[in-house]
Amino acid sequence: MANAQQQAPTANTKTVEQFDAIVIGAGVAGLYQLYCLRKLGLSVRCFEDGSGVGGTWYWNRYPGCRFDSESETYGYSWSKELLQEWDWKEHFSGQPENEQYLNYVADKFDLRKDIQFNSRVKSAIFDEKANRWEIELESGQRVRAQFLVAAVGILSARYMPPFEGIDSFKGESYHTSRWPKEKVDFTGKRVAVIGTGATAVQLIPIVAKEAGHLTVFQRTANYCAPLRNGLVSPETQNEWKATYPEIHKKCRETATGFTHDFDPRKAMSVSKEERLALYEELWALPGFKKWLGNFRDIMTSREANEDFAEFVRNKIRVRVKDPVVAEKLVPKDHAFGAKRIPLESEYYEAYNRDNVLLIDIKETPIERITPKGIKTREKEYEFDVIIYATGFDAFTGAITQIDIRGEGGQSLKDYWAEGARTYLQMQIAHFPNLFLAISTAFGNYPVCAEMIVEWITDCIRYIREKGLKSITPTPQAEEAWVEHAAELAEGTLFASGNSWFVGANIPGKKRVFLLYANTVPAYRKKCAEVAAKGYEGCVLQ
Ligand code: NA7
Repeated sequence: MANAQQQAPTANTKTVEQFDAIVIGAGVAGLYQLYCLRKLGLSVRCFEDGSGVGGTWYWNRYPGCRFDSESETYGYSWSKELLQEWDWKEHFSGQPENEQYLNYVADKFDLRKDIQFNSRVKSAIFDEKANRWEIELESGQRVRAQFLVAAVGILSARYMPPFEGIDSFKGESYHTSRWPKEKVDFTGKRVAVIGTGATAVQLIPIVAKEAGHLTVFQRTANYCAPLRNGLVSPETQNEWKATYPEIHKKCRETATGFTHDFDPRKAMSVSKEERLALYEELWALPGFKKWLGNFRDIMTSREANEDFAEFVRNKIRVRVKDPVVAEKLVPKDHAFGAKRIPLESEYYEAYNRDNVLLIDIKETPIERITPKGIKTREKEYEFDVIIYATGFDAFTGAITQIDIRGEGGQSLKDYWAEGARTYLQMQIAHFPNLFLAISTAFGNYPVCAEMIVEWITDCIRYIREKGLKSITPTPQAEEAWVEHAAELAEGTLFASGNSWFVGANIPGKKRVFLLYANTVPAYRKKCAEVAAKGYEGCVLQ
């Protein structure tokens, strides 16, 4: 078996290894992309920064890390054998099992032989004369390929706020998305968590139980909803295995790629009692149903949204014993769902513990990190451990960390200076044969990622079968898509909060809605139509 890790870095173009396609990233999308392109008969090399497969599930090892999709909808749908072989332990599976699953997939389909680990891509330059991408790794190794697929993940470039004095801290510090493989022991320690997004909400209840004392620094309170996780019984497991085709069909038909779908009624079209009855019913159910199975206008009507938001606020109030702390945890500055809804297990109860303190940093901002801990405007807090649960530079972050240059040496970072621009969320004008296998669809990630990877695979097949060299969207088609996507987002409340959805969590990042605010079936249809019309909106040569 060729082991690329053992190959010496190549020094000049004469010895540069040639492939049909390069895939960057061996996460959920990258692994499937590698599988599909290899199945087409292409020579493919996948470069992965980590030492193993998994992407999100490789890097995010913090305690409590899990997905918020129902497990039976998260596994790949494209292998009947795999579906029958894999048993999910929990209804919402945790990081260790998710990493094991993706390792199982890599082994089962012999994907590792084409993956080069510990390989961070530094640049990708398009050679117009040869119609090939030249990729250079941090190590200096270079390879060339006709097609370049960036499967680098939507939430993979970590965001570390530039706090003054950050390096002066003498204790242990961790970013949740770069968690060590060894267990971090919090026993008896004074721990700080900065951030209260979906990550922190998973982490806090676990650290609270272990640590001597935990201080949470919150900037924005979130609408957290109960996850209601549980173990999967053998009967349920068998039922899933018997009905996977139906489960996947449902996921392809619903608006967001889950098995649940919006209630067809508008919130204000029914009585207050009926609304409350639905809210209580949804609240008692697991997963995202409270959000994505709610009245259909929950994310388009301010009135409908506020009605449910107030229901959630009251749910928070009754769980937190100290009314002053409760009010700090109650979100009042954004619509429900305008920031990603964290799903929680005993999150609010953590604040009822004697060893947990909540600091509202809108009241008393963090001034700096000190050798001993964190100094707010009010006082200095001393810690043994600081955990940064401060999120990601979403979508554009991981792509623009690579120096990507298209036609005429155009830099993608410069091209996106005023915000991300794509065609179909997957291609970019002036960057031929570059595909983004990063789902920005608003929905269940693997369901949407499979759809995107399959579209990219079909497109590459088409180009090869037609004997073409390249495909590039026209600037006009791209502009029309950007306008269409912005218009869709404007019609919803998704884009109204200061979240990573719009890049508002990164100081200086241009505010652009990074997701595609259409239903997943409508998105699939649009992409299929483009393909059916011979890749309308693209220059093929
Ligand atoms: P998020 O959702 O972006 O949350 C990051 C948290 O960190 C959030 O509470 C932020 O407050 C906080 N933050 C960010 N910068 C700062 C600074 N400078 N000071 C204080 N607090 C700060 O990231 P997560 O990792 O929790 O979740 C990301 C996604 O992963 C999630 O949506 C899931 O899809 C999986 P803010 O709210 O911006 O005021």
